Formats: sequence, C-alpha cells, structure tokens
Amino acid sequence: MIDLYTASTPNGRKVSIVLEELGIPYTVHPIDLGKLEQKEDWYLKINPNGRIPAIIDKDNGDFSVFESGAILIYLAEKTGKLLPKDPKERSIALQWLMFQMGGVGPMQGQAGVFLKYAPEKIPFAIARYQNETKRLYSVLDRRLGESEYLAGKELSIADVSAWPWVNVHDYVEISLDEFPNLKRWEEQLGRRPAFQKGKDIPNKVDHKKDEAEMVKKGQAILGK
Ligand SMILES: N[C@@H](CCC(=O)N[C@@H](CS)C(=O)NCC(=O)O)C(=O)O
Repeated sequence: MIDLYTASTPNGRKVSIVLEELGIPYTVHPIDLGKLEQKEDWYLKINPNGRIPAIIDKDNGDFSVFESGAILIYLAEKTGKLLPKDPKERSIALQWLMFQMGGVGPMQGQAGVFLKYAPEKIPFAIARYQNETKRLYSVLDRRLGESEYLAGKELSIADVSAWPWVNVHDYVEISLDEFPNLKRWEEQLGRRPAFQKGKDIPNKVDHKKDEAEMVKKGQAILGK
C-alpha cells in the first residue's frame, strides 16, 4: 500500500496516473496548497522541499520518496513495468523523463506564474516562458512524429511524466494545433482509463471554470 500526498496539479497527477497504470493500491492524502499544508513540519519530514507530490511505501519500511520523477522511477522499478530493462532503451526513457523534469515542467510552470499569478504583468517574462514551452513542445512533437511513445514502441514513465503538463496547455494559452504529433499523443493517452482516473485525483479540476480559485491558490503560494 502506498500513501500518496498530492493536490490537483500536473506534478501530482503524474503519480496518481502511474499508480493507476501499475494497479498499485494507494491511499490519497490531499494537501491543501492554498493553506500551505505542504510547508508544515510533519509534511517536511516526508518532503523536505515542501511541495507535492510525495509517497510513503508502507510495504517497504515506510520509505518516503519526493520529486515526481524519482517517484515514477521508484514505482517503475518496484513493479518492473513502464521502464525498459535493456540499458539503451532504459536510457532513452530516462532521457525523456529528465527532459520533462528539467524543461517542460519548470518552463510551463513559470509561464503560468507570470501569466496568471504575478501581481504585475511583465510581457517579456510571459513571452519568454511561453516561447520556451513552445520550443520544448516542438522537440516532443518531432520525437512523437518518429515514435508512438516518447521512449519508443511502449508506454513508459516518460509519457506519464509529460502528459499532465501537455494536457493543461491551454491554461498557459498555448494551442496544440501547431504540434500535430503531440496532439495525437495527448489525445491517445487521454483515452486510457488509468489516465482518465488518475487525472482527477484528488479532485476533478476544470481549468476554465475553476480558474479564479486556482489563481487565488497560486497567489497564496507565491514566494512561500
Ligand atoms: N520538482 C518537483 C516540483 C514539485 C512542485 O513544484 N509542486 C507544486 C505543485 S505542481 C507545489 O507543490 N507547489 C506548492 C508550493 O510551491 O508551495 C516535482 O516534480 O515533484
């Protein structure tokens, strides 16, 4: 049994989706980011970075893991699924996972911060992070023009890692129309039952309808 500490954000969704794909039983502990529960002392013992997601593996001496990429690798290795065993194929999957962790997530995250949460609108910062996100999307698009999934012929944790970010492209006002291969992949994965279920944990969010609430939370977190 896995304890999952999460909230309805792209980094949180990666872990609920992978747990659903792998069929691992888990208990959800929702963290209210707007109330800064992620900065409380009890939680910092689980995730010293004071962010979601984090897990505790109850079947492995209450071992805790933070950083979404590290959690995906841990769960893939625990089950022997979603990460190839062959060293070259495994490296390709990890390259795309790192590409998401170091690129797509941080850049798209900052696009959201400057577009929605910043107290003043700084056009240079908004354009910088939107354009960098688009550049990274074009790299994914090229890859997905030559390969069904990011790591090759099989679904891997690289796809699980990138999908929740690409899925919320319209929150940062980026269209997938200029990235047809990325769009094909986003829609294809979005039809998988595990993605549909995992995406709505701990709760379903409609980026358009719930925007005011999301902006309030985003602003409460800024600088904390
Ligand atoms: N690199 C970290 C990033 C985690 C992260 O930024 N989580 C956000 C939600 S997507 C968060 O907890 N924000 C609350 C805060 O900044 O206090 C990971 O991938 O796990």
